[in-house]
Amino acid sequence: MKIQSARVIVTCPGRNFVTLKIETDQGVFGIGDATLNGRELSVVSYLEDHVIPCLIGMDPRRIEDIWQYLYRGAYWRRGPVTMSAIAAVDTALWDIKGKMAGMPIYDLLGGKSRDGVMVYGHANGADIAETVDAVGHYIDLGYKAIRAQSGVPGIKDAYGVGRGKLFYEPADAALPSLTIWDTKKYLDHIPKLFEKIRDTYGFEHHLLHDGHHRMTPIEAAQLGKALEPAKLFWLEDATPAENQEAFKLIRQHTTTPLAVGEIFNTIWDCKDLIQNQLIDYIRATVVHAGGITHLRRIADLAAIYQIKTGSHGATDLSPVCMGAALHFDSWVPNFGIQEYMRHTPETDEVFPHNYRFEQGYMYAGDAPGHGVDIDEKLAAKYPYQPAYLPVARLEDGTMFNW
Ligand code: GCO
Ligand code: MG
Repeated sequence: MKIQSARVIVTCPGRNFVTLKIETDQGVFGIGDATLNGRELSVVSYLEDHVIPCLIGMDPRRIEDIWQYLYRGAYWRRGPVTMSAIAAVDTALWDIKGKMAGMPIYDLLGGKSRDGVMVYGHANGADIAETVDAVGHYIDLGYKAIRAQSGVPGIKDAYGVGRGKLFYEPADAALPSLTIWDTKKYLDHIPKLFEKIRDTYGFEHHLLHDGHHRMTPIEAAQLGKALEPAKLFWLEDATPAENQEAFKLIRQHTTTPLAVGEIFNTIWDCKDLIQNQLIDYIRATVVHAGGITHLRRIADLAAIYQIKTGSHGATDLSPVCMGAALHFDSWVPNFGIQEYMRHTPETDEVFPHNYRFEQGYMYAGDAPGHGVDIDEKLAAKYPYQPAYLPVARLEDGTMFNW
């Protein structure tokens, strides 16, 4: 069996998605997500110029060997562009293997460990009242776990507050738009938000919050401590994770569970945080962390420290990644939770899929492979459009973290 052709499809049904399609000499094909928000075309070039020429003629059944070939063979290892490209190949090959075997990917991995995959949705609002209402809306939709983000008085365009209620999309302009940040105002505000949510709805639902890399370690420690009465499921990306030692300081001060990893690319980014038990959830994803083959290694390392998975699932990860993630989540023994932000109806149409949401859980579906396809004719109607995440500056003009 041989890889006969491979090509990259870029489409923008509301936002940009990059998809790799691998075709075999036996008529079976597979697809993988290669989307890297705001740097989409770099992955396209990496795949078209450097990966696809090597793939042609290879045996698509040798998923592990092809992974090692692309990782070790590049000499320049790791990084989001490289690892997203490898992930796309890996996902497409698991899809092919599943179709060849007539099995869903979770069966290839060892079978389901659970019936449904608990997901969390995003409740956003311009202020506390709006966010509390949005949480209520998600409760009505059946969600068991809800992430809450709110506008902060005195801050223009705080992270996580969308213009639409259900389809939050941060990559909103052809060049990065400017937002202003003030951590003190944020720290004053967020404990009030969670107090109000708990007062209104009680403690039945899981609540999550994303700090989006904006705090120093001691600020994160203060927030974690202040949020303890709200009993969060997790506080995400409390501080930038380049300096992993920082998490030691946060841990010394608070029992609020910590999650990190959406911008991690390999097990090497996660290793110290996991081995020193500085986090509770590892949020690496199929598309940005080298595909199913590599994510499995990360999850296995995490498992021996009782750290659970909590994969990133924002709308900038395509339905192909969501499909693959749900198969992974269905199998992985140390599953924690899966993020789920719905895609727009246009995106769902371009990527017909088997997965579905029901009462707070997602189900991968039992189609062979990952169960997600791409309608290439429809995809072609939505050409690439440059779109960037915003940037953030402090009130005095200092460049800050988005
Ligand atoms: C999340 C993320 C997203 C990211 C986005 C970047 O937890 O869902 O933080 O909102 O900002 O995926 O591309
Ligand atoms: Mg996040």
